[in-house]
Amino acid sequence: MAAGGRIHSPELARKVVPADAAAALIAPGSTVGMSGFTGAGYPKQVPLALAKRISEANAGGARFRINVWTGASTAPELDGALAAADGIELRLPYQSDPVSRQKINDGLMEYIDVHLSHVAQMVWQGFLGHLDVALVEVSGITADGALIPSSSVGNNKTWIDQADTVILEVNSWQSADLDGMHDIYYGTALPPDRRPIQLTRPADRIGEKYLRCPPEKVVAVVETDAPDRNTGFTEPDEASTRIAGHLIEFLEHEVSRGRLPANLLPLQSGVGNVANAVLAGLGNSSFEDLTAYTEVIQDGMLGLLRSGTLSVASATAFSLGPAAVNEFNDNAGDYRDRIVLRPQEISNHPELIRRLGVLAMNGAIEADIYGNVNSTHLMGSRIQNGIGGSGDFARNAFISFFVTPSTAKGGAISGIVPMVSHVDHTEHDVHVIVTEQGLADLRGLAPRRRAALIIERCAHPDYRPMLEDYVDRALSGAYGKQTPHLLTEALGWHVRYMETGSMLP
Ligand code: 0RQ
Repeated sequence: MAAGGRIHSPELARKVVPADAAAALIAPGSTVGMSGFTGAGYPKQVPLALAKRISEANAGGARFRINVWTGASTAPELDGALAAADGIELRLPYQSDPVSRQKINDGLMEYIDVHLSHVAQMVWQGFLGHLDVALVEVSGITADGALIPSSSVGNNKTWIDQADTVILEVNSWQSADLDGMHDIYYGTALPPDRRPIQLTRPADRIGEKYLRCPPEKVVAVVETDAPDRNTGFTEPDEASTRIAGHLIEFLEHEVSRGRLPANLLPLQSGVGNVANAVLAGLGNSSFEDLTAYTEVIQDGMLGLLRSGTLSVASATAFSLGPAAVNEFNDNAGDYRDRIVLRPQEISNHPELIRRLGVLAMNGAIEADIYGNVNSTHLMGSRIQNGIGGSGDFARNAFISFFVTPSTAKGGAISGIVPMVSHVDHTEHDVHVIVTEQGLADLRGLAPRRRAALIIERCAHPDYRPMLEDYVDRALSGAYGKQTPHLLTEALGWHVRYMETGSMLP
């Protein structure tokens, strides 16, 4: 058995090499499918070694670039290092790295923002081109060569199946008790041969514990002992706490009206501090026996599992801060029966989200008076992160919530605008909007009533009269009275911000 004690297959133990030798197997122009999802389970040494090699080649006048596909966001050792080396030609499907973000917004790196549930089928069908290499972190290898997944599953099954060659990083920092937590479903197929996916409860296990990988496909194995990114969450601020309060009051109201069961329906919670605050709020509420069918398990969700408020959580990855990760690694065995980690085409599958009746809560950058939501772009053109799984969940949710503070940049930007500067979630996919000001339940309301409610409940008082004035004038002057707009003014607030630094006149 190799060092770290995690490689039990003699055949694969013989393939252990240093990271730079593995990185040397990735040719310029390759497309590499890497593990990693919200800073969990990404390869930690080979991308760094590759970035070094790329930097040296490019300094010598070469143009060494690769295409990088992942599960979702990774970390400075992967996205950050490769982007800083100008080594990424094309990136998909979701990133949140500051260096990558800058390169994308400077036009130096191409980025395709894809619904996370779509990636695997697009790759199987060949829509995205050929996958050369899979570079995947695992937490161990069994004696017969099966791969014990790491702290995220993401697209790893697809990368290993589709790539010509596989490079593995075996990370002994990951808890050995992750073994048994995963459920890798091998029953997906392409149309017209698809069958119903037989999952009816968040805790159902329908697949296998391990990733299958023919050992002859593995060209290198690298041993690592390094932590996941583990960015800490900030303590919920006043706005987040108020958003959480409005949301929980709404859920209690829905239960009292008999529109939701007492233990709600499976929860999905997006990334970020507001989402984490909502989970913390649920921990202080009277709800019990909750379940989650979501993408990521963040600190707040782990806290709910620990207290017993949450009975089970299904996801594709963890996204934990430093304190939570230590607690998890110390007690992973205790969580194993209550956490299921799945491939992202299953965690985010429209069929399953619709069947389970998920309550989806995601962050917005801005929403407009009719309920369209922008989750990805600042002032219409600068990418922030990406749509991630928010579209998978919002479109198929039983109730789809979007949360955002009513202002940004110290009040210079309104989170509620006449028209969003980029649309990720249309009015048809947005049921409830929540800001610290209040909550607008848009279900059953026609556009003009939606506008009145969003302005009254969600807009900041500094911007409310301006929005009311816009609607009044649009109603009298618009081409149609279904969704009245003044097209010459609809994006005028954004223009004013860019010209003056504030949306306020
Ligand atoms: O900029 O950092 O320079 O101050 O935008 O804003 O408030 O920190 O955002 O962390 O709550 O994330 C939608 C981005 C919200 C996130 C989004 C500025 C603001 C700040 C960021 P600074 P916050 P949060 C499942 C679900 C899509 C993916 C998703 C997200 C920066 O939730 O990426 O939902 N969602 N996945 O100052 C201009 C505005 C602004 C603005 C804020 N209206 N105009 N700038 N900012 N509002 C998980 C996965 O899919 C993996």
